[in-house]
Amino acid sequence: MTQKVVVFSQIDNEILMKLEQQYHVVQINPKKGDVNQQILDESRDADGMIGAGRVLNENNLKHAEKLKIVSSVSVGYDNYDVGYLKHKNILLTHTPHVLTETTADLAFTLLMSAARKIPALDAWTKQGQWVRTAGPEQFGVDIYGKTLGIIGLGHIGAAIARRGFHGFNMNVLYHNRHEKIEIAEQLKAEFCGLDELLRRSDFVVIAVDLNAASQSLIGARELQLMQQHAVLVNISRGSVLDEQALIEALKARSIFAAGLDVYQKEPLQSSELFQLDNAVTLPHIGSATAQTRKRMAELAYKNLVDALAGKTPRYAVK
Ligand code: 8YV
Repeated sequence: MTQKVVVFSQIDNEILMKLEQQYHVVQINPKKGDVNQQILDESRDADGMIGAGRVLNENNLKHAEKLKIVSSVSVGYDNYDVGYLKHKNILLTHTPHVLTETTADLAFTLLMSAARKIPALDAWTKQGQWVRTAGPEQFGVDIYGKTLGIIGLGHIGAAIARRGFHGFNMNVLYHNRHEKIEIAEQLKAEFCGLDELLRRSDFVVIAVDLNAASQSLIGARELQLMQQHAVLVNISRGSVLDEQALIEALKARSIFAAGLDVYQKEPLQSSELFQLDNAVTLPHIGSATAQTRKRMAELAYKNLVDALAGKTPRYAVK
């Protein structure tokens, strides 16, 4: 009998076609009403699920009786109740590596945009406000040769650090659960405690994955440690950072600027951040290039096909 696969978010068209050739495919469609109810109903007799950006847990998977795999089109898997999936013997897979460089590019884009006030000055120029040469109001802060502090020196954190070191002659500091001797040697990166990193860095980039230890890692106290000219970038997960505390710091100008790709609640439809000229806000696009999203979909597809064929998929979450 043909196996049933539930596609729970938008997915690359070619991959969707491939899935449809092999399986009975049902797509969750927000236009058809409550997404969680659809997941609850459709997962009942599903063999596999593939997608990203939805919370999957006991509430919407409790009727899934024969589900073998949830294949996430993402590297992060904080949306899924890993313990519950394990308890139900449902395999969870993800898509690491293929998005590393793209996400690091975006982190650096945010860093530079925030440092040089790019979005605000683009708007300023287009509004015809450029009547005389740019003055102190328009001035940014230097990047080249400054100190870059990376919180979480995983694959993406290391790729950001490489950009800073090789491209911008930056001194790299990093905070991580364990020392990363090899990468640190290559980049002359210094391992340090979080407080020290925050105090010494001109640019702080949050690249840690969300887990119990990184939840609310950066709050008011930590933001207070940062220098007044410093820039904070978050490309990890919104819950690592206390958003309200950041808004207060930006309003008080106790730091220079922030570049954000992720938020405590997504999609972010209204926020005080939108009123702040020192906040650059992007809609969670770290991996969002055509090429990378395709690579992620291909990898997730492969994970799914392997699991449904009884093979061990390459990227199972432990
Ligand atoms: C996207 C991400 O959120 O991979 C992740 O963990 O955060 C991003 O790539 C997601 O993959 C959307 O498809």
